[in-house]
Amino acid sequence: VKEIKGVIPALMTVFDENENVYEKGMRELVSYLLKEGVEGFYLTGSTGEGFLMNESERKQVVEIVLDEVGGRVPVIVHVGAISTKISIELARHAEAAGADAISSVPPFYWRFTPEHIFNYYKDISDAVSLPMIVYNVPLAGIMGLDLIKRLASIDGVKGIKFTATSHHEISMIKNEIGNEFMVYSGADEMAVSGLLHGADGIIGSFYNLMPEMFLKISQLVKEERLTEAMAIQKEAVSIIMYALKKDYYSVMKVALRWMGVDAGYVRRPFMNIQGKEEEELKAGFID
Ligand code: HMN
Repeated sequence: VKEIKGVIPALMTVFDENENVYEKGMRELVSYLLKEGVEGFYLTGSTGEGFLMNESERKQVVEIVLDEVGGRVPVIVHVGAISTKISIELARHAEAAGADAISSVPPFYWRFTPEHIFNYYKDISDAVSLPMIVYNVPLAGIMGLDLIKRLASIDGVKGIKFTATSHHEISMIKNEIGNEFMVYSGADEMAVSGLLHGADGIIGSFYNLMPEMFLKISQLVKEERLTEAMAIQKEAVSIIMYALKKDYYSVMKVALRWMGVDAGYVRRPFMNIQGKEEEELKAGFID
């Protein structure tokens, strides 16, 4: 996974008004983001509304995106499910379809022990030859450093997507597991911080909407121009905070539509912003 780094949108899944996967829009979003210069894609995760889709829909999204990307940038497929069996099926599909890596949240909902979680990642990793990027996210329950270290001992586990804000742990992971263990920072509000703590890349929702700001941030951090990087980060935070007041996947989809990119609709129970609400949102953005 060494070559997977930089600014990686957690790609939104484009649905049509009737909540079906909308291939044309999906391709349009991917090609727009490629033109903007994003350095990879992360599919069917939280932002991709992955848990709102059935397996065949998730596979369909993976196939469409891989076809549209055509090998230009690496693609990571989130294969997480509560059942190991389903995750393995999705992982095998991702491998056959030509993905570059897989990723997964730990099994959630029931109170799974570190043993269950270890076995979950081991079983999936054993089933495919793709690198696995563990996904640490509050929505599925944050894993501590001890468990992360144990997971890193599994052959196929090559990195972690770290969506916690305790960024000192990014440096600790790098120090204690090794610099070749890839870390992707997941809090868009703290992209500069994540990169400064040693993250190899950033994976997040808002890189669908404003990739250029984060590509600039990533470049500036590399050049150690931190004051400039923070100025853009602050601007991005104010947009993110505005979007988080609503169903923000819908905010991003609507805002992309204003920009001429057909990013479609969200799937229920998320709520689409339409009509008067959309007008108000637009007015707020212009402010
Ligand atoms: C994904 O799986 O889709 C994302 O990469 C998750 C991503 O890290 C987002 N975090 C969560 O959804 C918890 C962030 O991009 C987040 O949306 C952003 O920082 C706004 O809070």
